[in-house]
Amino acid sequence: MSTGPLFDFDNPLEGVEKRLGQQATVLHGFALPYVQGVYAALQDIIAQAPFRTMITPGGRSMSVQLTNCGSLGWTSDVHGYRYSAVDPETGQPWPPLAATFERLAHAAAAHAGFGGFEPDACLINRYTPGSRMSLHQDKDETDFSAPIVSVSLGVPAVFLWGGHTRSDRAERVPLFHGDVVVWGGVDRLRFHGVAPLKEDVHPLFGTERINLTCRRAGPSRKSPAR
Ligand code: MD3
Ligand code: FE
Repeated sequence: MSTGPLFDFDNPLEGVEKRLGQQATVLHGFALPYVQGVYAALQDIIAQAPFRTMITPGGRSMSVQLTNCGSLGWTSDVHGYRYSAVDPETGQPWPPLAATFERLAHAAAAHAGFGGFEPDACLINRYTPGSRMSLHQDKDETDFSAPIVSVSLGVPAVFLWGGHTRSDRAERVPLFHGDVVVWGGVDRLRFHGVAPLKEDVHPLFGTERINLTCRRAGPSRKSPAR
């Protein structure tokens, strides 16, 4: 006999909040009440804008597949990294930012001390066993005053939390299904990455890990028009 919502799977650290830096926090399990809505929205998005493998400016294939929703979407090709209003595969706008993503990101940001967060972009990453993301900074956004909210779903991963230079030693932080990370302010430009995904099976996501990162990629509403 089930005692909870169908899509709330166990999260070993549910309710724990871990401070990573002065303005970076992991909210373990924060997304669990949103999972059913997020999952449904995700199916709609990937029907319109399927996951695809992108090429880095260095000419390598990323091991993580990605897609986007929102008025801007992150893309990579041999010419570089950029945000685009259209899906380069179709020339069509990205699917709209799902209302559940927006509500979850707004609530998590507020909980972590960033009131008034209004994302305009959500990058959606899909990891399969062995997929990894090497240390990098998120710096393709127009201004860095807004935080970024990350939502982890499916198979757990080890997140690499670095410093302000690539060579700073990175802390290993486990992220489970339903975990949310919020980072901004002085921690906005920290180096970070994800260790190679282990073989594992999640009841809803199978062998995959999905990560949503909700961002303000274009100008902030508060920034002066000029
Ligand atoms: C950055 N994604 O898409 S998000 C990315 O799990 C990206 O797919 C990773 O990095 C992923 O650009 C990680 C989680 C995260 C957490 C804390 C951070 C990124 C962070 C702290 C500072 C900077
Ligand atoms: Fe990143």
